[in-house]
Amino acid sequence: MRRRVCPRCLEPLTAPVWRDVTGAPARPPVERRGRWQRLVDPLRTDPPPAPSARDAAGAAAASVVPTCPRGHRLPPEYLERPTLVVGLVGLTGASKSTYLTVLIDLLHEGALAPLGVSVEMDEESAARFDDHRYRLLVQRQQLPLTLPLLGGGSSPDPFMLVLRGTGGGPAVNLVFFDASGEQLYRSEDMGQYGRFLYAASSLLVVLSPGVFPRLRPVADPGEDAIGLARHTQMVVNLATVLRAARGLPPDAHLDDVATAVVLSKADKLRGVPDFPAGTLRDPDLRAVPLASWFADVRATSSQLVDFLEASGGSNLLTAVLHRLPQPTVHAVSATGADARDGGYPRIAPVGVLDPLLVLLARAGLLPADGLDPEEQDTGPRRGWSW
Ligand SMILES: Nc1nc2c(ncn2[C@@H]2O[C@H](COP(=O)(O)OP(=O)(O)O)[C@@H](O)[C@H]2O)c(=O)[nH]1
Ligand SMILES: [Mg+2]
Repeated sequence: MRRRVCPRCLEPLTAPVWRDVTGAPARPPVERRGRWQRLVDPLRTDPPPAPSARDAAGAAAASVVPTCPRGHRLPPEYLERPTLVVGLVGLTGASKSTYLTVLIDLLHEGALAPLGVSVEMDEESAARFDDHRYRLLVQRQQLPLTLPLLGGGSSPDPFMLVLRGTGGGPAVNLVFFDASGEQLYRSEDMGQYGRFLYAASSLLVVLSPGVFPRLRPVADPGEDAIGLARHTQMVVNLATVLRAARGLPPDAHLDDVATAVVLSKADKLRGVPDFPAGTLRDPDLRAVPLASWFADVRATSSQLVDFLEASGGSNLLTAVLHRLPQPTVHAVSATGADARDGGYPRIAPVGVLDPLLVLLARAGLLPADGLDPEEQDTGPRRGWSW
């Protein structure tokens, strides 16, 4: 949350570089500084203020735009807001893209309104998101495979959202990276992946039920062939990279990252006799206080851990619980049903919001009361005041 990064290349940012239409560095739009500002400027230790909407409008008229040092365009006022970077990690087919599309759609539709938070999307992200949304939510078709990252230190294009307190409270950038767990293996990918994990303060680890030995009957084609050991190794590698990116030893405590584990495609588990079906549900945030919902999330998370351990996943769960920071496990169905012949009979998401609520609370953007039992007696914990 403290660090400011370019949402495209994750380069740390202090002040934007202004560029003209040819990409050449240019003078920023005229700053009208009063006498007072000139007096206090030498006293400032933090970076100069980012361009205001008015500056940006003036600059746009003069074809000058704020960019990061590498030339990526920054949305107006981006640097004025703290940024929460959320990375999705999981092997191909885990449901990362499907889950993210449904999650962003719910956020856009006002899912956080009961908590006093509104959500907007950056113009460029919105254009890319619309393609996915149209395909999945309107045409009810399966999404295409996500292309692997390109070389040369590039990172996947993120989806950039802005969360804003509906009562005129402060705003936060929420940046989602839909990346792939395959790229935690190859050392040549680590540079890129390391960059991304260095900036990520929250991780969504997406696991499909079909990879657990006892749940193979619900596996999607090809899923059971990947093997559980590969997933365990993905979690171990992820934990190593997270610590290495921070210069920490392999078993060090991580206090600036939180993880939520998404047990995806949980609609397939409804027919499994000992699946704790009560864990697949949505909160009614208007009726239930967040603290009691989080207490519930804690209880369902341990039920899911038991279920997955009994499903042959004890090695994987040990890696998740011992190596990832503050993990909670969530049953999620992005689509509500299996696809047939490339299309879904309907799209009825369940449990999609929970993992994000936990990550927002861990990042201090929502009160985290109820999430950790040992801290229950310390009185209410404040989140960001929306
Ligand atoms: N039954 C069910 N299948 C899903 C769900 N989400 C994804 N899938 C299936 O999993 C496939 C892979 O999903 P995708 O989002 O592309 O996975 P990614 O590689 O992790 O991005 C989809 O094409 C669907 O067939 C879900 O919520 N329920
Ligand atoms: Mg994908």
